[in-house]
Amino acid sequence: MISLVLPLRPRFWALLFGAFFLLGTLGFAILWPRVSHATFNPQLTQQSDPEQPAAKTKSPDSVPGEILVRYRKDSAATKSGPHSEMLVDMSGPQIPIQIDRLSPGSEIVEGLRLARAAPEDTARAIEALQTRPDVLYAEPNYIRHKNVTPNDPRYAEQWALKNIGQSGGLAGADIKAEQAWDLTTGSQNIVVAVIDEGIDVNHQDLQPNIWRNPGEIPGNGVDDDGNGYTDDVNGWDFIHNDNTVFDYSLPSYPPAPSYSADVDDHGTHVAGIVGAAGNNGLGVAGVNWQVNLMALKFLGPDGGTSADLLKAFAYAKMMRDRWLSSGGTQGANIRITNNSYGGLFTSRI
Ligand SMILES: [Ca+2]
Ligand SMILES: [Ca+2]
Ligand SMILES: [Ca+2]
Ligand SMILES: [Ca+2]
Repeated sequence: MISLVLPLRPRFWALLFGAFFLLGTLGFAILWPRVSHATFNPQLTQQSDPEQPAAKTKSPDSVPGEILVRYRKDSAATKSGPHSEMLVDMSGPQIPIQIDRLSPGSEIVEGLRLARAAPEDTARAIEALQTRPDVLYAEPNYIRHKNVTPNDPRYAEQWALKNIGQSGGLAGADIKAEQAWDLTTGSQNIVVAVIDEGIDVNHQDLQPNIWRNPGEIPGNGVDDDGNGYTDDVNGWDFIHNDNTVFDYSLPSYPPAPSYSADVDDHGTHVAGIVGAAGNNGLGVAGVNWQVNLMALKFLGPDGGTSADLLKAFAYAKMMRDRWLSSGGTQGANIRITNNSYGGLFTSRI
């Protein structure tokens, strides 16, 4: 599991947000289709989803030639920059690898590096790395997939923010959203980093709650806040390593079956659960009516890798650290990260 080094109680937030996600998803699935939007109508969330990972039995579960290796603290490898090595393998020829840091700034997992080898050498390289005394572990760069969301309309009727047994479910078995809203409807001082697909930052019911980097001048090709990312106005796209966090550009939705590029509907859907603008006379209400949604895109149509996921966490930590060290004038007050993805593998990360 990833350890995000924030001054939070991770288990508490994970449980809290897991509950919000599961129950919020259902309420959102009911309400969201009422939204209309000129360029993006996420009614897809109730249609059959050709991107369901279960249907992809042939896709690889890791990136050939890429290895995540964690070196012991203070080992020589952690003190050197990008470099090449020859791994000794007693069962065959030596294996050339290239070692790189994952992302700029502080490390999200101490001593973790991305090693590249020839695709056919991946398994041998992992075995060789695991035998070294300066290595804690080495594993493939696994590919994670978005969690399946309900697409059955009648399933959506069983749960809501307020369950009155409308579908035979247990009345009151909901997240007590209305009672919570009596206490608070959220705050734009809180940033939630949505680590997922991208978010439609111009969606009419999300736009008021999209995070904007206060230190970044949009579109000038300059990294104004010096955080290593140019024009990162709403977050970052770690798949394509660019600043466009919503990459679905077709005029209608859903796309044709032949369309195979990014849709970013899952990320947009998740963002709506967390923080679709509430009480604005439009669409749906998120669990938070007011919040700041940061888009950290690492998932595409074929999922996302451990390495890109870690880059997203590193970005979140870096922006949180900046917020703390600047007294709230730079970075972002990230208090929660939303993580709605998974994979059928065992990872140390
Ligand atoms: Ca920047
Ligand atoms: Ca800029
Ligand atoms: Ca992009
Ligand atoms: Ca709304």
